[in-house]
Amino acid sequence: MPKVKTWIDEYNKGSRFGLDGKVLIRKNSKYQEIIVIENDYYGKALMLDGCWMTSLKDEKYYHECLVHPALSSIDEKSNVLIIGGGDGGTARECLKYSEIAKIDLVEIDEEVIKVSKKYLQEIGREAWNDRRLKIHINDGVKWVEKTKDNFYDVIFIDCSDPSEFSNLLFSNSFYKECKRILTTKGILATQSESPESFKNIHIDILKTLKKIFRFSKTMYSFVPIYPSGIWSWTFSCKEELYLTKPNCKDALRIEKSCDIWNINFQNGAFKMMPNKILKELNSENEQ
Ligand code: SPD
Repeated sequence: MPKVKTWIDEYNKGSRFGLDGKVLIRKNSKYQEIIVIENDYYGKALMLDGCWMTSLKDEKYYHECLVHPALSSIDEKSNVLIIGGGDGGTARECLKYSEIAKIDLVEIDEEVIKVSKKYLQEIGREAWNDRRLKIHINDGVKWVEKTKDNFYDVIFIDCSDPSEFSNLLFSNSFYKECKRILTTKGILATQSESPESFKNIHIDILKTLKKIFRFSKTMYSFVPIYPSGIWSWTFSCKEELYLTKPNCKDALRIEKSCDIWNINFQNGAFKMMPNKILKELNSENEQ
């Protein structure tokens, strides 16, 4: 019997953001509901607890924007931490850099990795077999707490939206701990939600990071299957961040391997802060 098509939607403030297709798997892990659907246009897409995570067609909009602004702008990047990232896309983009010696990928939900390896192999691809990638099924918050000072060159937070079990990944105390375990020139790169569909959370993330780190900059682009489409990534550092010029011998090669990211795209994306967000951040500073 051929599987019937159905609609799977993410609900956000009275709107629905949906894909139709055949549901390839729908199961509950210890932490969340996991769905993979196959849509004619976006290909296979992953939803966790009612939120779209990624799809074969649009994943590069997300993963390239999280990874390359950070890795193309610093010299020392041998030791990397990814928190979340169970679909393998962030690791795949990181492993394009020969200077990376080790990536610790800390994912709380083993089922997400299993499902991604089985149904979304095109995302993680050869990253899963790369000896530099070490997978740890663990709580990212606890992992960071147990890590010694000045340990990682880059930390990527590739997490879901805030929820009961991911809330701490957006907290003041967690960001402070990330700062502690970063090297002096290290960068924290996090997805920072949508200025439209998650405006309040987005502003909170930006304000919190600005208070903790000396430098923090946000770029905006699109992830077509996420609510409202517009999305953001924020890069924070203890020292000044030179995000507008690549400090990386491989930048041209990396650009060629990307579908979305290049230095011009990045420079534009860092100037895309919607004025209403800018005003809210500035009005806070004036008080
Ligand atoms: N609204 C969804 C936010 C999810 C961000 N993480 C996506 C995981 C892709 N690796």
